[in-house]
Amino acid sequence: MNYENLKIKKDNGIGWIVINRPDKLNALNIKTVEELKDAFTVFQTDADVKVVILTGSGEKAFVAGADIKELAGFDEQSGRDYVIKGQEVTQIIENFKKPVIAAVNGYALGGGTELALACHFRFASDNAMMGQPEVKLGLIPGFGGTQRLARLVGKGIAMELILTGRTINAEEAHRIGLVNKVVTQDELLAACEALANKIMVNGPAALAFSIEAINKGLDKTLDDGLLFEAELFGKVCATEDSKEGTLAFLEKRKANFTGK
Ligand code: CO8
Repeated sequence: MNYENLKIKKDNGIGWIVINRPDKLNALNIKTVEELKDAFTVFQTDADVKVVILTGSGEKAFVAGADIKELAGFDEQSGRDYVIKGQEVTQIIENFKKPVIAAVNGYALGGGTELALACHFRFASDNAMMGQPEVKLGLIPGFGGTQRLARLVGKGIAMELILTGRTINAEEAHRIGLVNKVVTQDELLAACEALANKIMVNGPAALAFSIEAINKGLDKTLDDGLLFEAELFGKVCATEDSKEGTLAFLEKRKANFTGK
């Protein structure tokens, strides 16, 4: 896989996707959005990849937003088309069947916060700055920020952050639940790797069904969500991994999951 704006690596079950435009603080231009779609699509079916870690190149930025140079030229049709392309990538990430961890290593603004919001976990370095500053550009979030931020941190805080365009530091992002954990920049990738290793020993189908149940359940009533959980529980019981996992417990040994 050769990309212009991404660096890709596979290492011990982890698929690394590094957005690599450090001179532009890893801003998402159309090419990068297209490459992200391709990289996630490839990793989805790559059996060597159990967990994905998404981060930005350099020590300054995760992603400083959509590429403002490109945004400046959009009209109603091209703006809508661009946002739909970006939203498609965030949907692929959110519904990814393997856990996706965002290693937020600096500025994550606008589309950067939105990209991180689509991931299943966000670990941030203590120099991270996050926010939705689009209104300052006369724009609104377009890669899912108006929808996912409110779902994650609540409507009141999302309204405040989006309408002021205020940028928040890692400590505040942690306090409001926008990030799961804050560590020093030096510790960030190792902390994400440790999380990935803790997750990847579990049954792959169980992970995929858990992601689906949480994602889809949040948009349902409690009754419908519980029914959906029961359906997925039935499906996971039909996998070989569920037999192996329960048997391994009873035989007091480590489970050997095959993903079947
Ligand atoms: N787009 C394009 N280039 C960028 C971006 C960006 N978002 N952010 C930084 N850069 C570039 C700068 O232009 C500069 O390039 P050059 O050296 O060629 O002039 C280089 O990166 C370094 O940036 P700075 O010199 O500005 O670095 P500072 O350390 O002084 O400042 C900041 C860092 C505070 C992060 C500053 O760069 C900044 O404010 N960036 C813009 C942040 C922003 O507003 N992001 C939101 C963009 S809008 C968005 O994401 C909408 C998503 C949905 C889109 C729907 C659209 C239709």
